[in-house]
Formats: sequence, C-alpha cells, structure tokens
Amino acid sequence: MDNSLRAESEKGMKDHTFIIIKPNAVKRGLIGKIIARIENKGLKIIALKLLRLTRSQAENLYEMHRNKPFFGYLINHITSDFIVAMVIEGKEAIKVMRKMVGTTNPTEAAFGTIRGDFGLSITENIIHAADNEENTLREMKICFTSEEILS
Ligand code: 3AN
Repeated sequence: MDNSLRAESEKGMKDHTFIIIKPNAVKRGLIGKIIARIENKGLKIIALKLLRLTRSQAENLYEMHRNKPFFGYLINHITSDFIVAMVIEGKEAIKVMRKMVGTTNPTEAAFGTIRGDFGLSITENIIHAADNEENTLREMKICFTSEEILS
C-alpha cells in the first residue's frame, strides 16, 4: 500500500467512499443525473474516471461474491462496457451514499433512491457503492492510484 492510502486507512475511511456507475447506466446516459444527485447532497467527487474493467479487476472488486450463483453474470456485465469510477468525500460518505443508492434489487428499492428511480434489473442495478471502510480502500485501489485522488 502506498503512503497516502496507508494514511487514509489509518485515520479511517468513513468519510470517503468508492462508487461505480455500471455499464448499463453509462450506456443509458445516466452519468450526469447520478453525479447531480451526489453533488446536490453536498458530497464532493475527489476522483473520477471513465474506464473498462478487466476480468481480473472485476473479480477482485467482487471477490466476496466468488461462490455466489450470480457471480458470472455480475462479472460479465461489469466488464461488458465502460464504467465510471469515483471516489467521493463527505460526512459519513459510505452510509449516505448507500442510502442514496437504495437496496440491491431495483424492483424493491425505494423511489427517491438511484436504484429505485432508474433500474429494474438486479444484475444491471445501475450503481455500485462500497459498503464499509475496508472495502472502500480496497476497491478504490483497483481503479485509482493515489496521485489520481485529490487530497
Ligand atoms: P449491493 O450492491 O447492494 O451491496 P451485493 O454486494 O449483495 O449488493 O451484490 C453485489 C452485486 O451483485 C449487486 N449490485 C448486484 O448487481 C449483484 N447481485 C446481488 N444479489 C444478486 C442476485 N440475487 N441475483 C443477481 N445479481 C445479484
């Protein structure tokens, strides 16, 4: 781990989170709408990149789901086209962003959440958001070097 990410790790990552706008949402032209919600909430984007994940990066991202029956669909979708990866900063960013994202299945997610308002498919559920401090740090390193994150 490089020094700046180690420093972040030591002081805790609850005010930072890592998110991905998934390929279906990028293709549907939802980047702007999702970013507007994040910025309207008062969260700050401190890193942003349009990229295509390799299978190995995707398997790393979703390593905790390796044995689940939907793992193959998940990896196929997330590597199918370009994604937008972001590091977000703000008070209790992990918790706030997860609330904004909504529950996993978009057909059950509350209206007013990103998944509730924009999706129907559980595999192509618009957006990924890290669920704890350890995963935030692990996941952001898959897409960003420390030089690419505003300090
Ligand atoms: P979340 O993204 O809400 O934290 P996780 O971590 O349980 O949900 O699942 C990661 C991703 O795996 C989800 N975003 C979704 O795309 C996919 N997924 C989860 N559960 C299922 C399922 N039962 N069937 C298909 N895909 C699923």
